[in-house]
Amino acid sequence: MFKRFLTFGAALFLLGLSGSALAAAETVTLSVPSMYCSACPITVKKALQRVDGVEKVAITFESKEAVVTFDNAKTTVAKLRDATANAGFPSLLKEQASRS
Ligand SMILES: [Cu+2]
Repeated sequence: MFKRFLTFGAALFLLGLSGSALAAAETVTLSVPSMYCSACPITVKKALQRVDGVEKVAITFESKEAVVTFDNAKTTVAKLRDATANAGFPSLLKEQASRS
């Protein structure tokens, strides 16, 4: 009985592993040079949050940067850049950081 439980647990664990291998959270830093006042980040943040697969958006107005965490099975950096450009704020990929 206990052994059976262990096998079941191992199967679940493996399923979990393969799932996370398919969809990885990825964090990138986008440079958004055209944010010129403190209201701009709100527009940029909303545009990024509307993209399917985006999990977290943190914008720093002072450095004109947007740090975006997204599911790379659902979206791409190109789509993120499209989203900010469509909102009137073209962005550049600054840093492609950790896959967590
Ligand atoms: Cu502004």
